[in-house]
Amino acid sequence: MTLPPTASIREQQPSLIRNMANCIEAVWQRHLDLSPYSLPDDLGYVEGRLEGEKLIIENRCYQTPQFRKLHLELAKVGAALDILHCVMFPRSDYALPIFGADLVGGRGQISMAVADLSPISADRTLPAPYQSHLNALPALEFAQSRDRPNWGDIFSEYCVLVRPGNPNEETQFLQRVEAFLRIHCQQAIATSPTSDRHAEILAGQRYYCTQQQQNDKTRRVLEKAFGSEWAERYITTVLFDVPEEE
Ligand code: 18B
Repeated sequence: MTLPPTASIREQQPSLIRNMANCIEAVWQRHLDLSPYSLPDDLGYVEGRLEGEKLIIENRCYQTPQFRKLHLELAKVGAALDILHCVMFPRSDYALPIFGADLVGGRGQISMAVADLSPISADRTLPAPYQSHLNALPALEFAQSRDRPNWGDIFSEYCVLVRPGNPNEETQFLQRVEAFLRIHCQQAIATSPTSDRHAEILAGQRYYCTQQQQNDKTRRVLEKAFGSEWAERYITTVLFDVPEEE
């Protein structure tokens, strides 16, 4: 599948967000067999207003034989807030971790960058081949780490949660995301579907979504722009929809 031309708001976002969006799509396209995934009609491109500024959300979604939903979202609130959100949900017959990333910035500065391969197995550990590839990555150096929120027990020991302070730290973050994605896509295509772990996989994914839905910072932005009912629908159907039995 050929990806559509670059989305319009991407050009107006800070370079780390733009570069990361381009990187995510390039790795997906290089390694995976993408087909379209339809969002509800009114939720692909959304405009609202937040404190007098225009809020724009652009979503891109795909699926593949291994992934139920690949979601890349870019959002912008005037000049004040820029967001990249990305989650890769595996299908329930693939015992794979969930890749997730979120970048939040405003007025040229990224205040928070997080990326992880989060385990979903009952023992809450990553599959051994993931661990050996991740252990082989170079050590990271960031001056400012950020504390995990209380719902952040879903994240692995490899989670990067930082405030990147300079171009060197931005590059380190981007390179780590690229490594996560490369390892993840390579492992995913080398993995065979299982027939006996559906319940475990679904429970792990459900717990991941339930915890992410507790992020009040995301909810607050969406509630202020669109109201609480809309925010609840968006969080539970687009951002972190709990998978159904397949
Ligand atoms: N998120 N983020 O995606 N969030 O979606 N996000 C923030 O500087 C949005 C994910 C995560 O410290 C902040 O404090 C909006 C995924 C973590 O309490 C804002 C959307 C992950 C934090 C937003 C969005 C994830 C966080 C505050 C929809 C991880 C820190 C920024 C487009 C895999 C939480 C700041 C804390 C923070 C907003 C993590 C404003 C609106 C997939 C850990």
